[in-house]
Parts: sequence; structure tokens; C-alpha cells
Amino acid sequence: MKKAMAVGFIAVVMALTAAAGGVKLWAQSAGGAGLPEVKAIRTAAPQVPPPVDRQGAARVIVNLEMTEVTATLADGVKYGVWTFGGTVPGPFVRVRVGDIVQINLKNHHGSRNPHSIDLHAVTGPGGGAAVTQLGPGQAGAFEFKTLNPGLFVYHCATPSVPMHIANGMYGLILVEPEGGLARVDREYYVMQGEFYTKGKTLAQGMQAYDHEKNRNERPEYVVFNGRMGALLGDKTLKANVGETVRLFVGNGGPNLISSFHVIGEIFDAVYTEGAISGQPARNIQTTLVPAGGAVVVEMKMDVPGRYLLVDHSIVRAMDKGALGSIEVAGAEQPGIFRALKSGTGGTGGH
Ligand SMILES: [Cu+2]
Repeated sequence: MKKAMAVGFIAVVMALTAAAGGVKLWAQSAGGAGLPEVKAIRTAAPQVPPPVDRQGAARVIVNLEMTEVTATLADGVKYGVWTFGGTVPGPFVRVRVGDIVQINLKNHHGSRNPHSIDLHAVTGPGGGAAVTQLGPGQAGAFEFKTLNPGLFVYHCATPSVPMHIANGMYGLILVEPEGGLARVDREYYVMQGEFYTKGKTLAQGMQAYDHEKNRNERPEYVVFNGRMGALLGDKTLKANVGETVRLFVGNGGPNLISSFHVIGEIFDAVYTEGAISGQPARNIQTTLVPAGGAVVVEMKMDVPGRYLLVDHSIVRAMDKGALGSIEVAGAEQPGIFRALKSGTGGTGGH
């Protein structure tokens, strides 16, 4: 271990240890005695749990196991990912403002590394990471009160944090405002993340992690939902003409800011940085999703066809994997779009 890395590691551990001193007070203030208890409905991307639909607060139990498994980054490319719940990104968790959320976290006995969780929805030390540094086979738990509505990232916060995040340890938790969100026809979960492999993009076989590329912020893969093509072909997102689609878009990073865009659509509403309780921005072409941040976008699908989801830092979409699609079915709408004379010289449309 290089000296700079060792010093950094000690600083992080000291910070976490210092933060843990304040935990008792925080646990007492979480309270919530007498609340009805519910088990969180968790979904793997691109699915989103149904609206909370609850008048009052509840104690929501979230059971999460952290595992280290082999996954597919692209056709013929394998990689050892580290996960919440066995998938990259981890499960989508949906709760309501005022809830007490109990996180029961377990690190699978087959893991080789300690892991933890920092939820950006938490008001408390390390977002939970101060009390959840768990070795292989260990379990821990904490609870927190959701004080702020919004769409929040969660991630592992065990040193080397950039490595743990780059290996896939991130996901989204939605804290609905009182009264919930307006109903839409379809909701999907899309989360961007980078992978730093020793081999170049699409080099075949089992790939090792490259820390130097991570340090230099030069990923070989920038993908939606854990792998190239996770939202393409038979895994495309779907909608019908006239429907409104809401995308919960997160960015695990660990390093890059996403310029999220849907080719051929304009976002009718953008809840910038996941600020769902405020007024959305209207009529947006491309929106930024910070590393460790999220955004909610809504669009009415007016015209049938194929719409591509991209990070408009476009080489990431075309060469590195940040490409998905929504197939919109229904009758042509020549009043909005129609071809007058089609070209045949390319494969077209970005
Ligand atoms: Cu971890």
C-alpha cells in the first residue's frame, strides 16, 4: 500500500470512529414506537416499487445482504462485482417522509472484504456507514427517520471507497413527500455507473479491477444498470403513445457527472438533483446527474418509435455502454412528426 493511500485510509477510519461517538443520541431521537411495521418492497432495476400509498408514517424494515459475485459487463466480458442484494445497481427502496427506516445489513459469509452502507437519505453519522463496517459474515442494523423527501443514492463507504463504488455498490432510495407523487403511467429505475477494468472496453474474458484508471477517472465502461445493453433489445423499456413515463435516474459514479438525455424526447418535467418536493424545471433537453446524485424526469411519449437513453458525453454512450432505449408503441402521429423523404445512407439518429 502506498503511503498516501495508507494515510487516507487511516483518516477515513478515524473520521468514522469519531462519527460513531454521536450515534447514541441519533438512535434515541429516531423514536417511532407504536408505528405500524411494514417490510419494504424492493425491486431490481429497471423496476420501481409501487407508490407507498400510506397516510401516516410507518417503521419500514429493509433487509439487505452484501455479496461479491461474478457478473457480465458486456457479451463475453466477466467481472467480479460487489453488490447490495446481488444486483448492480442495488434494489430500489421506496419510503415516505416521516418513516422510520430500519436497515438490517448483512455481509455474506462468502465475501472477501468488509462492506457498509451510506444512504444519502440519512441524517446521521456517515449516512449509516459509521455503524455498519461489517466484515464477512457479520450483520449490523440501524434506523433513521426520513426528514427530507427526495431521490437519494446509497452506496458502500468502506475504504477504498472509490473501489467499492466502482465495483457496483450503489442504488437508490426514494423518500416520497407527504401525499406521494402524482400518478404517472410508467416508472423505471435507471442508474449510471463506471467500471475500471484492466483490459480495454470489450476485451473478452474475466476482467480485473484497475485502480490507476479509477484514480485517473478513465473508465473502460460507463453503463446503465450494471452492464452494456441492460436496457437494449429484449430488455428495452416500454411505453405506449400518450403515456407519461417517469424515470428515476441515479448516478453511482464513482467519478463522472452524467449529461442525461433521451434522444428524440424533451423532458416535460425535471426534478433537478432529485428535489421532488419543489417545482420541476420544464421543457429540458439534457440534465446533469451528479456523481452520488439523482434526478427525476417525466416525459409524455407523443410519437411511436425507439428513443435512446444516453449520457450525452457521447463517447460514453456510443463506445462505453451508456446507452438504453424506450420502445413506444402506438399509432403514428403525423401532426407531430412525419417523414417526407427518407435517407438511406446510414444507420441513423445518433
Ligand atoms: Cu463495499
